[in-house]
Amino acid sequence: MHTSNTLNTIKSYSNTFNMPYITTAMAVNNSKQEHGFQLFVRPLYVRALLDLIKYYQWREAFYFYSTNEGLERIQQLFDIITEKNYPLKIKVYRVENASGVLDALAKINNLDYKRILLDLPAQETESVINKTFEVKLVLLNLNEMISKAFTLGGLNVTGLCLVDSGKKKSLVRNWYSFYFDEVITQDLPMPGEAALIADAAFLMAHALAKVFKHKTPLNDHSPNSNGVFGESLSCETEPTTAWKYGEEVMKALKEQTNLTGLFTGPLIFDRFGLRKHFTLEVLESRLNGPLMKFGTWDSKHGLTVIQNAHVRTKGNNTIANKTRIVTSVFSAPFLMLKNEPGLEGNSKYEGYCADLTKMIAEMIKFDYKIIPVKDKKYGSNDTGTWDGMVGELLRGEADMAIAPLTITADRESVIDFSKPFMSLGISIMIKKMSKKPPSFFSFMNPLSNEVWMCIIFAYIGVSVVLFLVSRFSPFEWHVDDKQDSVANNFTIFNSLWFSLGAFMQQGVDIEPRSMSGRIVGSVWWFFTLILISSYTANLAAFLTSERMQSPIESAEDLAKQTEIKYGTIKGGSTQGFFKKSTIPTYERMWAFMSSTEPWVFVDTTDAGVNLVREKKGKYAFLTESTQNEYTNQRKPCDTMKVGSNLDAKGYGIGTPMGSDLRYRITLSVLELHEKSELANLQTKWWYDKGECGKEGPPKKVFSKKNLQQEATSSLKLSNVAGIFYILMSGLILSLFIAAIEFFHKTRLDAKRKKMSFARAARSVARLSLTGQPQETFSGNETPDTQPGDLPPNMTVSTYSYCPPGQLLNIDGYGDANMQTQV
Ligand code: CWD
Repeated sequence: MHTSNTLNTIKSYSNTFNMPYITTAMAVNNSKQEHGFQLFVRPLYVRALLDLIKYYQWREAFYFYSTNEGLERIQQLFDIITEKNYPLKIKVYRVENASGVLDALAKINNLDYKRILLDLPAQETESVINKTFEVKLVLLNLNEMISKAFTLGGLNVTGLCLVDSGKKKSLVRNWYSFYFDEVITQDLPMPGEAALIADAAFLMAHALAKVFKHKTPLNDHSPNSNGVFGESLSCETEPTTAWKYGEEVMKALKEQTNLTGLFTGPLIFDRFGLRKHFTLEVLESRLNGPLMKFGTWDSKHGLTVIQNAHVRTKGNNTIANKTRIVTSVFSAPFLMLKNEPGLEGNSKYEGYCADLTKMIAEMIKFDYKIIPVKDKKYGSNDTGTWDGMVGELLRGEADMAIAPLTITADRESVIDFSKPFMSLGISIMIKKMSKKPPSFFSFMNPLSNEVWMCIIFAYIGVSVVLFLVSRFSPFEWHVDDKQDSVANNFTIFNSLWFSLGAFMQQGVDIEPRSMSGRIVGSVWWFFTLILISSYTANLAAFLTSERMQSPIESAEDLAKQTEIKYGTIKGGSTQGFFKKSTIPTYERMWAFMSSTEPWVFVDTTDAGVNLVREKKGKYAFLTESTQNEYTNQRKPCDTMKVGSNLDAKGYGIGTPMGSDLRYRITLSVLELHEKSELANLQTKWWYDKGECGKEGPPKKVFSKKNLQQEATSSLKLSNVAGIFYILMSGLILSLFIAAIEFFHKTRLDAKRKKMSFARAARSVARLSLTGQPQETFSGNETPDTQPGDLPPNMTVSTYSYCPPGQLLNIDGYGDANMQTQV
């Protein structure tokens, strides 16, 4: 036997004595160098390895090896990676045996890294495969394992094999029969090393026969007593001469052009003694399947992959005629036991999944048997081994999982999922709160407190402005015939009364006469119209809606407090979501859940729902929306969903990787979707069988955000800010108009009474401020007597402006009918 370590010594001897040496060891260096009298029947296959890595697009991988030859191979791989400039990061581990690999794998958590090049003896390799899950492996020597099924593990295995697995089966059988001295009838694998030795012997026989074919046995080339041709070399004495036929035999060995080995293909060598024109079989095994030919690699064409090597046909592939095991989990309304005794087989079960399985089986036409999952779990690999339904698929105990099984990245890497048949998200379930008792002041609820405050200020503001504009606008003054004096209706109290009357939608018997006063009145009416309509509409909604007093309305609310405990189902995707989340709120929630009492995590959804009911509002169950909605429709109708969903995902039908049913199941699911059969099924199990009143799928959920948008929420200032702005603008406008009116009147007075503008202004202002009429005119300021003006000698009279064309009639002046016309 030899190893790559002893190869150099042997090389030195064989070169010294011209003694051809055929070895099954690997050539030490990939670079071409003269190997003299050595011939390597084991080909160098790092190029094939690199092509395979390229095909799988690996960027990172682990390399496990246990021998010096393995070290040599990784060195060659590094050389070729550098030469071809391929971006592959390799982490190299030297291990003693399979457990070294398993220990190292246990420490690797990053999924992307679980791509492994395994360069171990066959037995160790097999041991690794049978104990490893969810990795992608490339094996460097698979010969011993051909035709073995890997019934454990969720891994893909690819191997390179020099031995043609399809050929020489009878030869191998005979060989085994000879070896074990009994008749072997089944096909057995040919060990790679044995195949190489057999072909080396085969090659040597041909070369010797060729060299000595024409040489007569009587000359000095005849074999000696040891069966060696030519002169023998003594092992006892120090040999001094080289074997004279060595070169000739070596040449014959290298120049066998048409010789095909018994097991390893054409035996053709280059001048360096390395094999060329060899072909490697690429074998691949998907979960639970035997190694199957996946392609070939040869030095001329590189990697050639057989299309559809695995069962990836989409619709026409025949499906095996066997009864499929359907795993599922008891969780209402997905799968439940019927309440009728004596039922057998599938008819024992009812629920959404039972119906869905039936529909799919009828579409694809297969027989099935529903067997609920033994450990009652969905599937997680927290302990390093997949449990639940996923584990059953991996171990080949079930052919498909039709259950509320969430599609997750971890699971997708070990099993196949159909397209989702139902969408959902994580939601919060809490106990329904008691209805809020009506309060004495609930009539105030339609408007928020800030709006009420603003209304009070607006009311006071409007009244004051109305009072002011009425005082300053000359048009608001009129002759009070009873008191024989000028009067203004809009005292401060009357202004308040007018505004209140308008606000209450009532009329009062005073109306503004001036333009400015009317502007104030108009904007106030508009303001009250909008506000009262909004109030009335909101009040109706308040009186009819059930206001729940829920302290929790979102995940943030839960995260903020510690009084109400919350938890999830154990080992499901919901727990996984919180465990892995990097969103601060969910991280905080996970820290709280995992640090509080362990009872917050429950084994089943029923247990979670019971906790919600028993803890009387002190426990919130983080459950999938499907479950939440279903439970809320069940008696005693005391649970409810709050907040919106925390994420969005789907349930899929799980199958082992490479299952012949996978595509058909996906097609069926899509077809059922398109025909609305899935929606009907959901309505049937969720709402038609509902016990809390006939309700369709919920459109709205209670959440702070939603509640704000709900009609039953108080109107905030932001909702009615517009009318406040309009009101303010109107008031400012009215003040402006009042000023114009004031100055206009002053200017007219000054002109008519031929007095200075300042004096006229003083006179008008006095009236506005004190309510006293204007001072008497005298001297050369005698005004011209025009309609609307007072006689110059009159001290007490009615004061009113008469616009051009209109007649002001006052007592003792002008027309005698005692009317004031404006
Ligand atoms: N599952 C879960 O994690 N939380 C839940 O509330 C329910 Cl009802 C189920 C399991 C999940 N569907 C999974 O597949 O892991």
